[in-house]
Amino acid sequence: MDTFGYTFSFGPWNIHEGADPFGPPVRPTVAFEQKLALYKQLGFDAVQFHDDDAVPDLDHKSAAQIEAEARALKQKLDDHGLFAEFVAPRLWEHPLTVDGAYTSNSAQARAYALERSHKMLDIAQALGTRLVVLWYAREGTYQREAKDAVRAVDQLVAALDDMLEYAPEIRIAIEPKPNEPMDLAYIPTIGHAIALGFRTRAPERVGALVESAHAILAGLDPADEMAFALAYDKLWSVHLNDQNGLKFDQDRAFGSVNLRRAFDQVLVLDSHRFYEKGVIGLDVKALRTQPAELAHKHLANSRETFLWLVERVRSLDRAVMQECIDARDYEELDRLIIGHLMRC
Ligand code: GLO
Ligand code: MG
Repeated sequence: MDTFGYTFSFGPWNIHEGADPFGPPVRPTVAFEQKLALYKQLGFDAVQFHDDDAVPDLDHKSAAQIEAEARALKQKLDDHGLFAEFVAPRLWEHPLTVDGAYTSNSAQARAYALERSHKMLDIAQALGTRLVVLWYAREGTYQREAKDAVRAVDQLVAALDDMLEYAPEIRIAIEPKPNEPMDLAYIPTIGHAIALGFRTRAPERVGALVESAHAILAGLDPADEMAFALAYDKLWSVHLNDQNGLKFDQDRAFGSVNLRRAFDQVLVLDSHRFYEKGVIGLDVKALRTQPAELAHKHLANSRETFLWLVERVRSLDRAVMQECIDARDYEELDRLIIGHLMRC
């Protein structure tokens, strides 16, 4: 299939065992090596990493060991014809970060978060990527009164400044999410993420990643969140997926819940030439019901849906669309879009 100039990525966590908060794994673990072998087969060229996807158990390894392992991984990626899109620090699992990492009330936890972030930056550089992503999982509160939210913003800025200074070549994309795992998140939307960047020592190196489901969970339209970031030239990556209503983060296959909403995301991305700016990341998970041998279809399917929608965007009759807009005939515009989507 023509990829219309797009490159696709996913993370090793997107092929998973199907555990949820109410039940254990239902599929065997797929070894990292096996996952790597699947990328090209499924039509993907880039890999997204957590720091410990790249270098397991990194809290117990020296800087030299971490660098050696990351370099060996880079070689493996080259051998598969793949590249690393970004690295993200997994700051939400360590016992020290139970109440947050950069914004924890514990100075020891905050120090750990910075030290771990330095390791993550070393890994990114060894893997040959200049992009890192911060999903601020536990930066927020379970009890609103437990932290000072103004101080928290200062702490997030200080942490960003520290990373920007430590790794002058690196760009940081902030991935906002409003609802999980904390009760209240400090950086719930793309506007928050972009504003945070402007307070740092190098605003031009702080941007954003928009995840469709996270925008929906904030009660916002993902295409408009992407548009806002594009308008600031801050949309450096995306996590496309879908979400059925306001519940836990489902990471459904792209377009599977609301095709029109998916179309609108592709419309804004393609109209603003995102294919020249970044990679299409698919942060999707197979349904728990999916048999093990078929538990990678959500990735190929999401990619295919994206490409179908690019075709629909590029074949849209823009002149007729403009006529509808000029006449303020948005009922006809509605019919035009629905009709165009149905004739795929
Ligand atoms: C969780 C996030 C998560 C991040 C990943 C990279 O809700 O979407 O999947 O994207 O950890 O930081
Ligand atoms: Mg994500």
